[in-house]
Amino acid sequence: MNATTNRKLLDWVNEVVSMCRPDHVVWCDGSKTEYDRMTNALVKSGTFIPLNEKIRPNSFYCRSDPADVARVEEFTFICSEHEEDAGPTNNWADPKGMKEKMRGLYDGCMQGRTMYVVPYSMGAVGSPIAKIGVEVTDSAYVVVNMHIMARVGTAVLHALGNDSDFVRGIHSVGAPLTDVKMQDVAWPCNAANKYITHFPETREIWSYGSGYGGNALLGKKCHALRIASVQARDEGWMAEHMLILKLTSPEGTVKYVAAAFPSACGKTNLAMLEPTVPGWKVETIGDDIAWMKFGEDGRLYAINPEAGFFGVAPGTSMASNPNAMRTLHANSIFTNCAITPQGDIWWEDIDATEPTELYDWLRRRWTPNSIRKASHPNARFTAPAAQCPVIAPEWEDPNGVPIDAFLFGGRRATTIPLVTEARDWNHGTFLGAVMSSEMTAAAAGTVGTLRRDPMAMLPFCGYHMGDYLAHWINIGARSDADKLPRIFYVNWFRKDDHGKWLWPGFGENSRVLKWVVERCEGKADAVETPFGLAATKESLDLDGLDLDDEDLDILLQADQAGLLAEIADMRAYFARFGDKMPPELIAELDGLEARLQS
Ligand code: SAT
Ligand code: MN
Repeated sequence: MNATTNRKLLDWVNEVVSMCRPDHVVWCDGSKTEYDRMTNALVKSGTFIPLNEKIRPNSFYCRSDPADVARVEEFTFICSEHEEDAGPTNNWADPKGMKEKMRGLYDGCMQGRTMYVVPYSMGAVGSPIAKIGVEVTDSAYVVVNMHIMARVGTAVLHALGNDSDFVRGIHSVGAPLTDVKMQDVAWPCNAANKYITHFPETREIWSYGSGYGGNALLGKKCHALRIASVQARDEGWMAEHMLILKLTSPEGTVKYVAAAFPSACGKTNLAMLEPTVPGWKVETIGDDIAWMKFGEDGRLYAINPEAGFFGVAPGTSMASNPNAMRTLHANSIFTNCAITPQGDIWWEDIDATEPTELYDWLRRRWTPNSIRKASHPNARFTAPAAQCPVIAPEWEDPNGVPIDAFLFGGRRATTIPLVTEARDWNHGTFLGAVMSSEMTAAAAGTVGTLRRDPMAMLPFCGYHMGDYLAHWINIGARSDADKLPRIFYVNWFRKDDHGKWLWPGFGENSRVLKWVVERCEGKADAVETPFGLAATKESLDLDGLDLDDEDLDILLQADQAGLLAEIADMRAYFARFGDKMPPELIAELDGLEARLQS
């Protein structure tokens, strides 16, 4: 018996079945029984190793194929009807041609495997901001990760009802078992043929060849950002690559902040930060994605569309992010870190002492003398958000939380100051548009090179970046300026000429959050600079921090010569968007250049 009578869904599933030809079809109900059955099967098949029950209950360890470890931007396509709708920062392919190619790859690709139908809701089931998608996949690993990352199963089918529409996601690891004698491998994938393709007009995602993270868990970047950004543009809302946190002052004032940083720049750490400023409290709403709609009162309300955290493991520790460590104490999945002989996970910097012996992410014996890292730099944990000890009680509020401030940030060793407030919405949009960051391991590519990444959406915007920036300008033009979030640009990663960090970061970032809240309340001072409104030494709470006065002068100000030297690059970047580039932002750039030269 099928769990749904939705004709569109039934017809589509039948179509996929006749194309991919799986041996079995399973409709996922989202239950704990299903999760346990599937994790057991993954242990049997050798994909999962159960971790030591006494140390990390109901948790599993997994190693991917070394050729499948991160998002593949090179093979990620936006297949809009018109090429100019994808824009210069996306790979574009003609939807007809791409579908033909994908149909060729999908032809019989699930032979010998089970196809799972995974109905999921991004956002609490029934929330007016939530959206429904269905992912069909031949990967059991994907199903159990989706159980953690989204709301999945029968409840979603009920919410979908008889004839509502949904985002259609097809996923295959691209490794058919065409012969009964063929042995499956622990991490099936198709290293030579990976395609992550999006059809924005028809709200479809077709993914092939990879089982890792955002390539395969289609609710996350593919749906909640690339497809949703297009829907948001069409419908006047925002789908952003932002964490959401709740800040409570000692007086009990509550503010909600959403912050955009590129992948692997510490969004999860910031979302769960333990403030060092006495009396302040930080609680988490989300760590990666924010969907925001205007309420009747004219304010912007945000939900976290996800239900779990897919966080970067290396560097996560009781020192850097104790609340993440507490979140993943149980019921979690760990991919591409190392494993100890006692059956617990390990990664670089997880604790002060290195174990004497490990097995690394490539299944080799590892000792502290090994030159190689034991875990892959993009090793990940998948953990239920509800287990986070500082999750805000309202994190599943279907109406969302009202956003008071946006933060933009990146990883910049030079030039960009610790914190700058934008003068107004357009100036803030400009700061977001020129955001740049040194690249991390979250995407295949060269770690450390500088890339511009507007609003941290470069790999995640499902349409032309010029139109996306215009959408931001339009939102500002349509709204009541007093009700819009204030915009700030932060940089925790500034270094001095000798490579020493100028700011301690982590929990100390709460000092910057405090300044942000006090700016929103009109309580803290700032000084006008060419770049924006900078914090002063006096207005920033630096109590108990032992920072060199000269270092502080560098940290709190933009390097003006450095900025001036970047103007040409910013101009060239904007020029890529041609006449889709909003004139308001070019005017902001002209203004910045003039101020820097005067
Ligand atoms: O896209 S992933 O979910 O694999 C990780 C990221 O880039 O943030
Ligand atoms: Mn992300």
